[in-house]
Amino acid sequence: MSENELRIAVLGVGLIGAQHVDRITSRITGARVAVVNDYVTDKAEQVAAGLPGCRAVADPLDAIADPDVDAVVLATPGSTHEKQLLACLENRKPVLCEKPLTTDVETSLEIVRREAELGVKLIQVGFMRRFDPEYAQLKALLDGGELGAPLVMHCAHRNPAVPHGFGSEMVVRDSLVHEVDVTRFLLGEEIVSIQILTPAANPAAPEGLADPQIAILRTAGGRHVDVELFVTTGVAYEVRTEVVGELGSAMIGLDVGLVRKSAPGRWGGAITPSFKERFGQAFNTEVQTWVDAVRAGLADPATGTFIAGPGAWDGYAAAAVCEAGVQSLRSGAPAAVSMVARDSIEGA
Ligand code: ISE
Repeated sequence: MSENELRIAVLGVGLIGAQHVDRITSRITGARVAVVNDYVTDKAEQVAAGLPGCRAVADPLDAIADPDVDAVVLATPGSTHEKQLLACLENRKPVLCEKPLTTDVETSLEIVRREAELGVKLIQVGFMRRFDPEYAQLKALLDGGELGAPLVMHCAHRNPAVPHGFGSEMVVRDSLVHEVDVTRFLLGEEIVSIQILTPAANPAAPEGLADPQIAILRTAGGRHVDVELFVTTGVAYEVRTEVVGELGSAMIGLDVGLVRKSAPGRWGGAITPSFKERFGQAFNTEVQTWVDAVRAGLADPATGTFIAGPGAWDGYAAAAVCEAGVQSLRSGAPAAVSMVARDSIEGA
């Protein structure tokens, strides 16, 4: 354990939180898990017992305020984020917050405002696709102008299955939210309207889950993005993005890893079973980049930033688009996205 390792509190050690604990402990450098917390206290204690120098703290707000904690990873349920993010701001603790920033637009905006008032960027939002090598390559291609101006984007977001209780609105708020961020990241503009279409449902989808769904997004510059969301395919974890520009097109997510030919006359490869495998490298890069940024920020607080990736504003923008998406899911009609102007919030 080195002297100036970043001491991180991981709040929430369920699926993604436990992966982050493992990542911080075994896959990245410069940080260690000092504190864990979970509303299932036994689980937190069990995780802490397996990590040298780690304690379980029962109250998430105590974990945030703990003097032995330099920074926080929030992997708790979205409904608890508002309070926990406010505590991070109050205690000036840099935080990597898994999406969503908060569960509604108003509280997300409040978080953006409170951080702007502090004049320091403490909140990074866990939109990990921005750190995926294929998305990074596509972004570089677009920024380099080799496709000309992007005009249209086609996306597919398929999951083999979803957890029990995953409803139609979750498809928008929990799944589509990634394409919302990818659209803003790749095209560099805000989304102004969204429509959700619900074609004939997959008979294998649980009762009441509208699956698949088609989302149609329009950006401020008039660009069109369509997304197929299909979260009960029973097949594998597939995420594909194609950008069509003035001078050509580019596609990522083709799962073209190893291609094997075998008897009798077979040709093929493997598809990732879940987001853990598909975006594992992206998560590692995201957390390493964040740790490096926080350490740099702590070494020189005058820079005013402890993030290196999507911030609170991006979390707010995603919440605003998803809110309009849910409205459209209910009405079937396109819905306008309502957002405040970014320059109305100093420092956002
Ligand atoms: C889940 O929360 C994720 O973030 C996955 O990346 C996404 O594919 C899935 O649909 C969500 O439920």
